[in-house]
Amino acid sequence: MKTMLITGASTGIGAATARRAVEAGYRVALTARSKAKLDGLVAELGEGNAMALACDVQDFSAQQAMVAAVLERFGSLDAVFANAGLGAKGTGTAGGDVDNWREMVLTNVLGLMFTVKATHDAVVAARGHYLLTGSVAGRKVLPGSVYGATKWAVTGYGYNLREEMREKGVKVTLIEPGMVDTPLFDEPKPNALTPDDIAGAVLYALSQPANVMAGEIWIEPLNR
Ligand code: NJP
Repeated sequence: MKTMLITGASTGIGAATARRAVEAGYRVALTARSKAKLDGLVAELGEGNAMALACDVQDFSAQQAMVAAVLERFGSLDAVFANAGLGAKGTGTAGGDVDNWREMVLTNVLGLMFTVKATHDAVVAARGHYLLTGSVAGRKVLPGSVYGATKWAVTGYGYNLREEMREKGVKVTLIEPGMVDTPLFDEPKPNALTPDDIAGAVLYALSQPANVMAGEIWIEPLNR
């Protein structure tokens, strides 16, 4: 049975991906800061298939301890979905909130890099797969968007990581959603994608033959 670690698993895209991964036969390690939500998801997925670990991705030592606990329980780590992230409050330079900018940089960029480093040895040992949640905002020019800048950083890091990992037999896939109706937003987004739409893309990348790497998947709603 293959194993997968998902960061940002308590809601939205991460939680939907956990459901799809268990359906596909993975055992999943779910992490985020809200342990109660993770425990609810474990109860839904079954304790034999899933484990919950509270962890703030900004804390590298906590991520190392979290990975050690996953390896103790599951023995190996085949896939890592580095997905934790948050969005912008206010827009642009004038309207932006500097505390929110700091959180976005520390979580969306550094937290994701910490996840990769904390899991590196296990994923290389498994000749496994990294999936990174970037964004279409990391491929488009959006005036003044600091959120977009954090996702451009994920795009650039993903490209560089792919070349580092290729020689180690590890795949790297950038998942680049358009707007998805999740708790990232304060109000419902009726024309947006669903979290399950993105989970489908993650499972598509994971289901490819050993010699095939889906390097980058851009997903957007047909009607915006
Ligand atoms: O949002 P949401 P999404 N340490 O709020 C966790 C990207 N994206 O599913 O810690 C650890 O439901 C948080 O859990 P908690 C987006 O940038 C989205 O939409 O308990 N975990 C929750 O599980 C992000 O990278 C759209 O609060 C932390 C999860 O992250 C990814 O998709 C478009 C954390 C966020 O889930 C998932 O977001 C796009 C921390 N410090 C890219 N901070 C979109 N929705 O339209 C947060 O292009 N989390």
